[in-house]
Amino acid sequence: MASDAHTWNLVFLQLLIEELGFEVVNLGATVPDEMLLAECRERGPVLLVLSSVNGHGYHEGLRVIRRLRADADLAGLPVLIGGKLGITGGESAEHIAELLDAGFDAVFDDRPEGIAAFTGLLGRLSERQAHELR
Ligand code: B12
Repeated sequence: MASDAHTWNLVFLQLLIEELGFEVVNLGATVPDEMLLAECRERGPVLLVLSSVNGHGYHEGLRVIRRLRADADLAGLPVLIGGKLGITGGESAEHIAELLDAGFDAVFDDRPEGIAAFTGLLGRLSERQAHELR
């Protein structure tokens, strides 16, 4: 996300997602919205995973997902967000619902079961992809 300078969350996610069998392009920290959209348009990923831990995740997440959903090329891209989305770590149910309403396919706030839910979802996605390729 544009304001977020934390990097180990991104390294952690990259390793986790690679372990699940996906090729990962890690755009790194403090990615401006324009660059994020341009990279997605150019690379055509199967999935976009956003991570934010600095406390601005809810606000930045809303801004970014609205831009993605307003873009004709990216409106259908599956997009997930997780991390410490508010200033107290876990997010309120209202904020999570708002992020989902704005267009996120899934939101993982900072709870112990978040990673298990995330890996479960990616596992199902990779099975579906393998099935479609057969
Ligand atoms: C190291 C660190 C920094 C370093 C970062 C260096 C770097 N190269 O990364 C520096 C000093 C730069 C920094 C700066 C700031 N930081 Co800092 N930082 C930390 C610290 C100590 C560790 C973070 C870390 O590396 N963790 C290890 C990684 C692997 O784990 P993680 O980030 O926690 O991510 C886990 C989960 O959140 C989850 N996850 C994350 N993303 C996603 C995405 C998905 C999809 C899923 C499923 C899961 C998931 O999985 C990860 C593994 O379990 C934490 C406190 C702590 N002990 O956690 C604070 C912390 C993240 N920082 C915090 C803050 C407030 C800041 C600053 C705003 C401070 C300031 N006033 O300047 C700035 C922000 C700068 C910016 N522009 O973003 C707060 C955030 C508060 C919140 N969100 O509730 C924390 C929690 C400290 C605190 N308790 O207040 N920070």
